[in-house]
Amino acid sequence: MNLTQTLLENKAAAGDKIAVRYHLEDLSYFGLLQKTRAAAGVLGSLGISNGDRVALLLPKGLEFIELHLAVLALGAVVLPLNPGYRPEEIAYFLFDSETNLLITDQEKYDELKNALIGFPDVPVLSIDGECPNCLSYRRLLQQTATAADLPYPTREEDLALLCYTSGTTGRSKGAMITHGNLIHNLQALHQAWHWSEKDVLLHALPLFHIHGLVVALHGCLLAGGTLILLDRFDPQEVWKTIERESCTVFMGVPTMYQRLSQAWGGLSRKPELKSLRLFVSGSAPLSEVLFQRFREQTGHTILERYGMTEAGMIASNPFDPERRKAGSVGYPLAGVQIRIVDAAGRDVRSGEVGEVRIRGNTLFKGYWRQAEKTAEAFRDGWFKSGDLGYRDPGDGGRLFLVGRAKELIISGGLNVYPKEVENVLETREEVLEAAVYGRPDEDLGEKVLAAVVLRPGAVLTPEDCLAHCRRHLAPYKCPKKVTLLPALPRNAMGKIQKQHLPDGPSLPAGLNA
Ligand code: MLC
Repeated sequence: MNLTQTLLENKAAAGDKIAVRYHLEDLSYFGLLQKTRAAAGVLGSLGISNGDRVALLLPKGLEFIELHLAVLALGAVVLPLNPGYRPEEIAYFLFDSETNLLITDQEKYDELKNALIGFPDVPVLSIDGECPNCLSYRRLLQQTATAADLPYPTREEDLALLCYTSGTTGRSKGAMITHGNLIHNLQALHQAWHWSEKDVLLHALPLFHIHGLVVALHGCLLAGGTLILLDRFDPQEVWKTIERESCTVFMGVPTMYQRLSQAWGGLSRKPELKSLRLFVSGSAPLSEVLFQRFREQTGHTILERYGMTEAGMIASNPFDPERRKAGSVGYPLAGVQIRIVDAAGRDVRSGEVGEVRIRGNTLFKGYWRQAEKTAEAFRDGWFKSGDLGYRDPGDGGRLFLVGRAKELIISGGLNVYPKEVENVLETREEVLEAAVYGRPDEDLGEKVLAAVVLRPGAVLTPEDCLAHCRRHLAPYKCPKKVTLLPALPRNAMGKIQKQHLPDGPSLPAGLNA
């Protein structure tokens, strides 16, 4: 069982069917298989084989796709990295995973190289440049024979992806996702969303997260459809492209739908959407207001689904638009089982709120070399999602999510764990303590804010705190605002009451800086 084989092999025979359209360049399924073979030839010549970790720190584009598929075809493991991560974040991922090869571009490598000093050497393959410390992908492509046969040396339980997710304790953990996980989940989605080779997916998501990589890219390739790849999300561009390319499917996070809805209002001529059969939203809760407004504006009912890196796609609203419900994530997908449990881990009564626990063939294998964290994440074989929800017994057990058991901010579809940001703020010696928290935001869903208490006599401005965060954290994790406080609000047990921090519903008198 190998993901690349499942995605490509039987389609290449279809010859010139377009797999990917990027910057008006068309790549057929046959062409994509050829490029994947050529990339596998290069990687093979560098000694990459079964079980090796290969980090992809790349901009969106065809090279990302061919190298990703080639790594998987060789039985090696892809470590997708957000190019927005700061060098020290990337250095941590590379050394924690013992990456065997880093594939990046010259600009990123130049940014990163100082952070790699002092660590064991990681070979670097650059897709666009030549430098004394990097291998050149382009030169190697010219010098190396294309892999005649892709080896596909994997079994169902072998790792395909190592996806780093932040943790409640601050340090990121690598979620180990297998070929079996991905293939089973894709087959379930294929059925649930009626994918077919007639589909044309407009792809405006990043490729370094499972939403854009697995659900969108792999989903479309499995169907034998065509991907229209945009470098980045721009609402005007999305509306224009849907019409121009007769797209049938669009996937996005709620922030994208918020911006699409806003842009719609300003369009003097509304785009023709008759080709579009499915708008899917995921990675963060979609508000009921946005669900309704989007339907009134466009006539389309967004299909909301529920997923997470560790468990893949868990639940989806039904395909029938009449049965999609605002505020609900629908029903478990094929191969997934869910339970709702109380704090003691016992099943709650139907309709009651509890933590969502998940089991099934899409569940990851655990956290890379973190047996203890893996054990904590499971109970009796069920994964503790950390999400709170209930199932409506009057509607066939439809799942509603109502909150989170663990501290997590979802900003624009990206997870931010407060602890990680607090740890960074507290590395400043002027800072006595910091509290990082989320507040509702119309555009991002939730925004990250921070309150900081300085040591007696210390001088530091909110701008200094922000600049410090920007040096050490990816931009999306950085607080949108920092407030200096004389003390953090605490309850009688000494626990910080984040609901009382600034921009919350009620701030106790005297706490504002
Ligand atoms: C960008 N910015 C953000 C942000 N994205 N701030 C907070 N949260 C975010 N998510 C900030 C930048 O730091 C910058 O700030 C400014 O916004 C403009 O940057 P940009 O790069 O131009 O941003 P933009 O293109 O507007 O990006 C917004 C976005 C993007 C919504 C398109 O965040 C995005 O693609 N989100 C999707 C993430 C995703 O794929 N999630 C799936 C995870 S998988 P400044 O101050 O520097 O100007 C998962 C599982 C599942 O969750 O079920 O799917």
